Amino acid sequence: MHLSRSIKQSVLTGTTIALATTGLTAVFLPKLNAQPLPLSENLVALNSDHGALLLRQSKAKADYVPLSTHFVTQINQAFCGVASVSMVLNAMAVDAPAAEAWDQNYFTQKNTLNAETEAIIAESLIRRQGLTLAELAEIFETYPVDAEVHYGSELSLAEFREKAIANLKNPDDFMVINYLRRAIGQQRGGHISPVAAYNAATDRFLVLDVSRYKYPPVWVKASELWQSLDTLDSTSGKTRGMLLVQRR
Ligand SMILES: [Ca+2]
Repeated sequence: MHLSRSIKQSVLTGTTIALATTGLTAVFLPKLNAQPLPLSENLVALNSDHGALLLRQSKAKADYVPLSTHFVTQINQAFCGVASVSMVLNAMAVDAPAAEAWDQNYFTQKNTLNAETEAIIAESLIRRQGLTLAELAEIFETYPVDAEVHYGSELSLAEFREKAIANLKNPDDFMVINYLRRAIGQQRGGHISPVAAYNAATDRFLVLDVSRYKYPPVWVKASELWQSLDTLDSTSGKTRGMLLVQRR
């Protein structure tokens, strides 16, 4: 009885225990699936039955396949913007520099930054405070793409929805948002990620969150996502917002 309970507990916690009573050692592997933070009820995870259904039903998902093909996890806590830039440049098939790790041309979170981006903002500073919306746009524009800046304070909900849906129906451009996590019920500060699809029946956008260790991609109500853009970024003194990116 006691032994059975010990085994059960060890399975639950994914630990290794020595079964002293029998002289045997039982090894239990840690749980293999990722354990992101719990989602608040206003959000729908893409990796749920409901979330997958919303993607199947979406009529505005031209960007989903190219973005998901190059979806990455940010390599440190401040590189959400750099991760988003590298994903979008790869999705647009922009000529990439050599990636040291594989002797192959491909945008990574290391080679996306270079002497030109260093003149906009030093990598050491990005590592401390991340990127503002304007800095994100400037980094994009060191490559042969235009990044149209839309501050949250300047967008009505109707304008946001209209511009975003038009972008998500067009495979030749991409959308990246700078938003405040806690405005959509997540932990917790400013964040940057690409948006990949829209579901009209539920009026939700799909955010491909680059901090994949923390949250899955989520479907967010248009009104909540819009409100999360219209929040003050204390670094820039302006609101967050969205970028619409296309080849120059
Ligand atoms: Ca698009």
